[in-house]
Amino acid sequence: MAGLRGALIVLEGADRAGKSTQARRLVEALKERGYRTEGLRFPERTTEIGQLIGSYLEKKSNLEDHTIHLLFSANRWEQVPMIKEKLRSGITLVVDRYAFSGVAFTSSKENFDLHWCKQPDVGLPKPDLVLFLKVSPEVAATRGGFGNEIYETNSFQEKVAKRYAQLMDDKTVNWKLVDASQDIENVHRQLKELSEKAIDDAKDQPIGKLWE
Ligand code: FDM
Ligand code: MG
Repeated sequence: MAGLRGALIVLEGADRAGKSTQARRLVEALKERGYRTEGLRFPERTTEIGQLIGSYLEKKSNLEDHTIHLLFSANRWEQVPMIKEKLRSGITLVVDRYAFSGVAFTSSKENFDLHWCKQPDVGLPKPDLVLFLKVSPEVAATRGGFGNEIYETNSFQEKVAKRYAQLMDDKTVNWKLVDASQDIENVHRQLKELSEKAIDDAKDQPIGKLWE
């Protein structure tokens, strides 16, 4: 049906909350329900900018803190034409991390405030729904250890959790908190229901602009 757009659905949350697993399952479930749906992730490590980011995360190169922040943002902006085209053609996008990760992670470093961190991402396509997967540190610990990437330490992740909480105070964003300590099926079912409602609500609305 011409004119009906897809929804932009973002998954955020701490490491080991199950974002990637849930994102994959959500795409499949929405497809089965007859919605044209595709998955995306940020950082998108395959582009030239994404390769710089990947090498930073893997500690193979060192980048100045402002510089890496701007590269993460640029890595989103370079996908914006494609994102808008897909949404307008009726495709729903399920995105594993977005600008909220960008702000939560950089603002957890010394001498970065939330306001500065948000600026490069102001005006990005606004998610119709942001699903925050909340998991206690105890449950996260039962899901295995961290990998070897740069932000994967308990002390840094605790700071990130506080920044996410600050971002969730912003009621201009459609946050939905989901208890990701539950079993995979329960979490999946909730994400699916919230997503179907968001798809229905978004279909005749213009694409919004984030943080404007
Ligand atoms: N990350 C991710 C940022 O610091 N800024 C961003 O804008 C984004 C999208 O990169 F530590 C961090 C968050 C995480 C790492 O890891 C990416 P995954 O495991 O590939 O999601
Ligand atoms: Mg990770």
